[in-house]
Amino acid sequence: THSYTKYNSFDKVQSWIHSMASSNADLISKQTIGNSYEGRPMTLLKLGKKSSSVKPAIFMDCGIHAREWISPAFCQWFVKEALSTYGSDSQMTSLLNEMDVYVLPVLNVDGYDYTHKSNRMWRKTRSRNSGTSCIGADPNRNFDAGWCTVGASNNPCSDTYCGSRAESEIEAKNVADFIRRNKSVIKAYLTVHSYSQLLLFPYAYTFELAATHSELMKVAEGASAALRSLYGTRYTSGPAAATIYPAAGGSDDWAYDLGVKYSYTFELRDTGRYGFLLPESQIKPTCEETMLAVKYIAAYVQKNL
Ligand code: 0X9
Ligand code: ZN
Ligand code: ZN
Repeated sequence: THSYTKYNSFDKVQSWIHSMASSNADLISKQTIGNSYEGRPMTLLKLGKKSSSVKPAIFMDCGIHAREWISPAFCQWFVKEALSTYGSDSQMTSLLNEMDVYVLPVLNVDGYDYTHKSNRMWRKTRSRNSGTSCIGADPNRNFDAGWCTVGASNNPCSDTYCGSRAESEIEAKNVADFIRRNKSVIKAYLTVHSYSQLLLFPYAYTFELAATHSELMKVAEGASAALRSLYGTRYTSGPAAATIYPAAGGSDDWAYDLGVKYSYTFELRDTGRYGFLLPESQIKPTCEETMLAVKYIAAYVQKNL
């Protein structure tokens, strides 16, 4: 059975998605953006008050890396909080009245399932590579942003394999196609990883600063301060190349260069004590504090439409 304070399997997340979408019809709907390599549906939830006019939107994905289990847990938490606080929390009410929030709870669905059934530390997709028995590519090295130029490997056996070409991984292509199709309405792109307690923004494929660097930094620092206000958890904000490491092919850089001005990568708890194996007892505090950061960014975006 599904629980917000446990790490749910892919099947549990999938049936949870169906029940959320069928029981809150005026605030939430679901759509499939395509199937994974192994044929699992990639189901996207759309949160927002139904409106006759086209609303600006925020896109958030979780679980691009299979083993980062706190990430899908956060997307599920976000959906729960959005629905349960709409109508009582003034910020959430105003956000969902004026904007739509697209939430993809698990991007790397095949990899996520594999971490539950076979190898807890799997990171990549589960696609076959020609000429080797090594499986998968790193979906966060597979986007068309300086593809495979730095911080990525062209060896299919590597955990940071960039794939045979940009968007070779169907999961990355499905997300990129959706964002391209909806780029006139998508104002912010948020992608959730773990671990390291960082709030990153473009660029990762170069040390050059983004055109809107100071604004990205200002919003990141505000979001980090909001996060810290709850339990004192410290986050570092900055451009990815200098703050974590240079790496090309990331979804954040790709979305930014497409024109999505507010593009952020969260690296959630912790800083390495448990790493990817964050205990379930930390799901609730991690999600509650991260809500404050996401809501801070959303409020800023909404105010600056
Ligand atoms: O390396 C990554 O993809 C992310 N770190 S993780 O430990 N979760 O794998 C950081 C992503 C930062 N952004 C880009 N590299 N574009
Ligand atoms: Zn990651
Ligand atoms: Zn709460």
